[in-house]
Amino acid sequence: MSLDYVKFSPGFDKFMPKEYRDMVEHGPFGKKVTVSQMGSFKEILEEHPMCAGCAMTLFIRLAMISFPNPEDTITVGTAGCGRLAISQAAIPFVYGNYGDQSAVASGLSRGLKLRFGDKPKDVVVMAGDGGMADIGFSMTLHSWFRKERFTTIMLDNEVYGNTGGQESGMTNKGQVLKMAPLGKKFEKMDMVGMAKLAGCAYVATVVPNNPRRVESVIKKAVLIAREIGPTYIQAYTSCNIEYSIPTDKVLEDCKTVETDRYAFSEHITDEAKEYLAMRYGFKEYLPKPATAAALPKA
Ligand SMILES: Cc1ncc(C[n+]2csc(CCOP(=O)(O)OP(=O)(O)O)c2C)c(N)n1
Ligand code: SF4
Repeated sequence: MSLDYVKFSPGFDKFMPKEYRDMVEHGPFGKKVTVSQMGSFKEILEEHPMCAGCAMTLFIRLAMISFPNPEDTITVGTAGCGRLAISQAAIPFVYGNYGDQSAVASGLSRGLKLRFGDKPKDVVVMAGDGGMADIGFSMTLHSWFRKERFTTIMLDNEVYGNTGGQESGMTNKGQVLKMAPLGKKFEKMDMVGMAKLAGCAYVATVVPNNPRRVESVIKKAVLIAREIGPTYIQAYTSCNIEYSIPTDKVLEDCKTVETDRYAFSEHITDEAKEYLAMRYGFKEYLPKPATAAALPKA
């Protein structure tokens, strides 16, 4: 996990496959790429076996472009649709049992801290709503209460997509699904509220049809998790198969859901704001110069 691991050993470069060579020469490693530059560099995630038009894949793709240091990032995932794409990216991916992603990430981030000290090594958990809010719920919450320093991203398609349409805790009340024929009986879980209560230093909700916003929340969350504390992003990623969303309407659905019930929201602690401003020069969090009216009279 460093820039060195993507470079060729001397003498081997001429034997490397073209894709690998391309990744080393035109990939994002060691460069600062942005979502606005998509199409002008080789992305770490290029191929995946997820459904055509799936909004989750768009989100994962944007998230991976937005990692501040992809060469120093490990993703952790679990069973569910997302891992089909996450595991194809050109960065290390750790896959545990269904739901144990936050426990695995806790050990991993602590181990990396011991091994590499202050050198940033970013651990990013990406898992579905079922993996995170149902079977992995206790491990997710405990990692936040313990203030484990990694980023947790929920790929919230509001269903168990990979297993054909069971309800999850994040499904909306009353929603009928293939394997919830009578409709869900209880409200969508407030994971954002719980993340704040448990002390996450940064919490955001986002939809994938605004790439710059996705980029901004991912960068902030990963940087804050390096030193300040746990961070949580909840991304509406839809499931065009289980919710029967026509492929050409997937982004329209994201927009409608964002307007109706998934508005962009951001919670950031004062400590995290100061850290982003001082360490990484985030202008929006730099102290505002005192206005003339606020200055004490001479
Ligand atoms: C211990 C265990 N139980 C059940 C499963 C079967 N399983 C695989 S994926 C999945 C549901 C995934 O739903 P979610 O986490 O919401 O992710 P999505 O597929 O919707 O992205 C289940 C129940 C499993 N792999 N392991
Ligand atoms: S089942 Fe749903 S979430 Fe899974 S890949 Fe297909 S569209 Fe995406």
